Amino acid sequence: QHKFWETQPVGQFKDLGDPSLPEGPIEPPTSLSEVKQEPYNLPSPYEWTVCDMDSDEICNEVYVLLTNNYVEDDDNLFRFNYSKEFLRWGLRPPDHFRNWHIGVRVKSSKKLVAFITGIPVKMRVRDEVVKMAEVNFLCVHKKLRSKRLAPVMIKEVTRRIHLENIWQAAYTAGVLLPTPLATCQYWHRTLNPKKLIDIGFSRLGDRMTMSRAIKLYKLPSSTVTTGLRKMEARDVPAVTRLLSDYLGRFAVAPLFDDAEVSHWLLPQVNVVESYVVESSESREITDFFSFYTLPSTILNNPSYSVLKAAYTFYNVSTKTPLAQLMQDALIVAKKNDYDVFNALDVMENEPFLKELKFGRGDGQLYYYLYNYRLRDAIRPSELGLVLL
Ligand code: MYA
Ligand code: JJ1
Repeated sequence: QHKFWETQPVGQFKDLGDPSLPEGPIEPPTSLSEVKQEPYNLPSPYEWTVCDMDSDEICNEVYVLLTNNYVEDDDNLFRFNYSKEFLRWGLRPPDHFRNWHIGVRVKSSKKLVAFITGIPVKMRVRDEVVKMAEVNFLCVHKKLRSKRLAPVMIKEVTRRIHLENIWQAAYTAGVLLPTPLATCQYWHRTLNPKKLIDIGFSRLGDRMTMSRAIKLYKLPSSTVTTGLRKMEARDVPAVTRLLSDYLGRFAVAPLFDDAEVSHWLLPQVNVVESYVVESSESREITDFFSFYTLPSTILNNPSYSVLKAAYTFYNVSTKTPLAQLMQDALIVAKKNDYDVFNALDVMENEPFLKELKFGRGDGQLYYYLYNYRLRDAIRPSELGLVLL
């Protein structure tokens, strides 16, 4: 059934719910000298390469590979179109490892045909803090699918992560593998109904006309929360405190210090936006929201080529009601010409999703841990983690 995943230290379907299995690492670390020192063998036409994301040329090669070969929806209408600036941001957080940005090239032509990445993160799982990698951007060129390249790439990124004395990882996928930590649902808030319908992203349901849809999804022209403004560098300590306190409530969540909050939340045009609420009396930061920009290519449409999508990232409310804060996020996104605002049902999102007219998507996102067992899956609302 899963010839590769059966060999890996991940929770197996047959062990689900077995109360005799302890929570925690599935296999213990070995000494670094026991980690394989040479890269895994690729089929002979291919070679490993480190993708230096500082280089415009290499960043562009990665961008082109992903633009043409990365994740599509179930009906192959849309394909994620991560921008170069986004890839740089996503892959170069504080203390990242250059050689965790792994490419595969055709030896003869040097064409980049596959990619996988890791970045370091400190993750809290219930009461334990574990150094982990987040593995993302696994991609094999469409012409090289089903040749069992993915298992070799996963083993190679694992080896390089082990060499840094890290033995656990977190990852997400749209496909079901052994075995999810959580199963999350995508939700979508229409901002530009006409375009979404024209491109097949959404449909006019029964008794819904275009003019009704436009009215239904209309938003106030400006934000409603007093003291709302773009996040600035001086806000970092306050945001770090708010976020750390908030993420402490979830069963699984990353730990972010000031440097990581600066990296992940300070606004970058067309990559990530964050807004804080500053109290007019105390000058304190009481709330914030953030979203990242991930367009999708619209495949085979005569009038549109790109869907501009915002994805909610980390949000914390202590004074402003969360639904009001998130309505302001929708208003900001609409003003900035996004077509749709996407969210998962993680953290405390579920109540505002319903209130703010998000609709359930046709996609799910499965979250996984590598070499760390939890006896049972957790609910999405117990998850304090968003991967890009
Ligand atoms: S999720 C995004 C994944 N990318 C895409 O969906 C883009 C479009 N698709 C492709 O590029 C290819 O179809 C990919 C598979 C590359 C996905 N995660 O080479 P194959 C298993 C994990 O013949 P291909 C993301 O980036 C599959 O079950 N495993 O297949 C997070 C089968 O194994 P088994 C996957 O289609 C990635 C084997 O691969 C996935 O040519 C996290 C078949 O290999 C998937 N998304 O290529 C990776 N899809 O027989 C794990 C298929 O056992 C990280 N497979 O069922 C683990 C932690 C590592 C670090 C540990 C550190 C300690
Ligand atoms: O975007 C997604 N689905 C959309 C488009 C569906 C097009 C036909 N398949 C969707 N639209 C309906 C919205 C509608 C708005 C008005 C109210 C009712 C709802 O459902 C889906 C998510 O739902 N996206 C994908 O399938 C992309 C892949 C998701 C898995 C990603 C894995 C990446 C992991 C990397 O780490």
